[in-house]
Parts: sequence; structure tokens; C-alpha cells
Amino acid sequence: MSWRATILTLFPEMFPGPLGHSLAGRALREGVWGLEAIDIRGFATDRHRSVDDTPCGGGAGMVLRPDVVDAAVGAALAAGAARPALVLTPRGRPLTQARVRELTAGPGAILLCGRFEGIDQRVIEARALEEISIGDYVLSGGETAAMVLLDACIRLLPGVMGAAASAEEESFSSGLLEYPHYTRPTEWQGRAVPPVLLSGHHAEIAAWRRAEAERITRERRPDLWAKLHPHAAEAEAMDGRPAAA
Ligand code: 9D3
Repeated sequence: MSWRATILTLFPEMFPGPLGHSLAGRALREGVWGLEAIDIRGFATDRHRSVDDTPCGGGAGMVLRPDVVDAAVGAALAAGAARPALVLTPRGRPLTQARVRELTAGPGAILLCGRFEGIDQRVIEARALEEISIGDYVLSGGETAAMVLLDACIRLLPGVMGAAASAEEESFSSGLLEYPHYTRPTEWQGRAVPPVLLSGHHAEIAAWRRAEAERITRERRPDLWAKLHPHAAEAEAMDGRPAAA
């Protein structure tokens, strides 16, 4: 049985979207993974098919109703193996490569996509939904976040990227950002490829790449750098003042 994703959304026509292309799309057609996008509105019970209501206590926007969301989650859980149920929300725990790896190792996932101001807290608690965010910026809904999460999971499924994926995984877990890449022509618009890369000295090339990866990580991601070199990063943050004992 292949890895299965069930998406609960008000916009099922958004799927598979970009996941129908490239490596994920080929794997989808080959049955390496399966996708079902379910319209939350199909679980509305009143004659207006309403899925949302005004927030209790007042305020702007609308909130997804707990009864409608519960029925949708229930239907998704009933179909097949026990899969973790996640909800994409800006107030969730940030998605990490470690959580992606865990999800990929399991039978799949149920992904609830929020719209409007949010989802009634009671159904999040009652269904023990795991709240996940993809970062500190504001999207218009959870659908694109669900696509990001799925893309990250699917590329790790056996047979999707072959040996390259697991090798790349290891290099990511070195904790450094990537060194810069170059190809022909060796001179372009007056810019030369760094001569060491054309030298044929494999040890020097490896050392240059390592040094560049470290420099770029230090400059762009002091948070990642601090995990690798807690003392060096601390001294840098002290900005010239004497280091504490
Ligand atoms: C005014 C409060 N807003 C929270 C920042 C309300 C709000 C904004 C945007 C509620 C939902 C959304 C839609 N975003 C998502 O559903 C979402 C999201 C995101 O906006 N950023 C990062 N990760 C995610 S996962 C789902």
C-alpha cells in the first residue's frame, strides 16, 4: 500500500497542482503515493452549505465550524490506515526536516487546510490535530502550505529520487548551507569561475567548498552556525567584547 495523502480543503481543485508535475507528478502517476482532495463543504448540513461562522467574542473574519470540520476529519480517518492528522495554521509548530522524515516513514497524512481567520479550537483538541506552520510569513490559506509539506515528504519516498535524495539528506544534516555552483562557460560577462574549481586538485576543491559553505552559513544563518559552533558564535555575538569564562 502506497503513501497516502488526504487533503481537507474548501478548494479541492487546487490539487494536485504543482504536485502533479516533475518528480512528484511522475511518482503520483506510478502509484508511489496517492492523493485525495476532499471538499470540506461536502460535510455542511444546512441548506446554505455553510462551513464558517462569526467569531465568538467578536472580531474580524470568520471561523471554520467544529461540526463540519469534525465530520470531514472523521471521513478521512475512516478511509484506510491510521495516519497522523495535521492542520496547517500560522500558529503551528514550525515544520522541520526531522518531522518530514517521520511523516515519510509512516503510512501518509491527513492534512486539514485552514481558510478565514482560523478553525474552532474545540475540534483541534477533540481530534488531537497537530498544528504545523511552514514559516513566519502570512499566506492566504493552508493549501499552499500543504503542498510544501507534501513536496518535502514525497521526494523522500523510496523510488522518487533514487539514491540522490538520501545522499542530499545527509549533506543537509551536516548543518551547513550549500557552497556555490558553477558550470561552463568558464568566463561569462567578465565573471570567471573560481580558478580552484578548474585546477583538478580534488582536496583543494573540497577545502574551498567547505570554507565557502561555512562562510555562507555564518553570514546568512547565524542560527544554524551557532548550533555547529556554539562558542565561536557566542564570541561573534559579543562583538569584540572579551568572552565570558
Ligand atoms: C490576523 C491573524 N492572522 C494570523 C497571522 C490570521 C490568519 C492569516 C493567514 C489566519 C490564517 C491565515 C492563512 N494561513 C495559513 O492558513 C497558513 C500559514 C501561514 O499563513 N504562514 C505559514 N504557515 C502557514 S500554514 C497555514
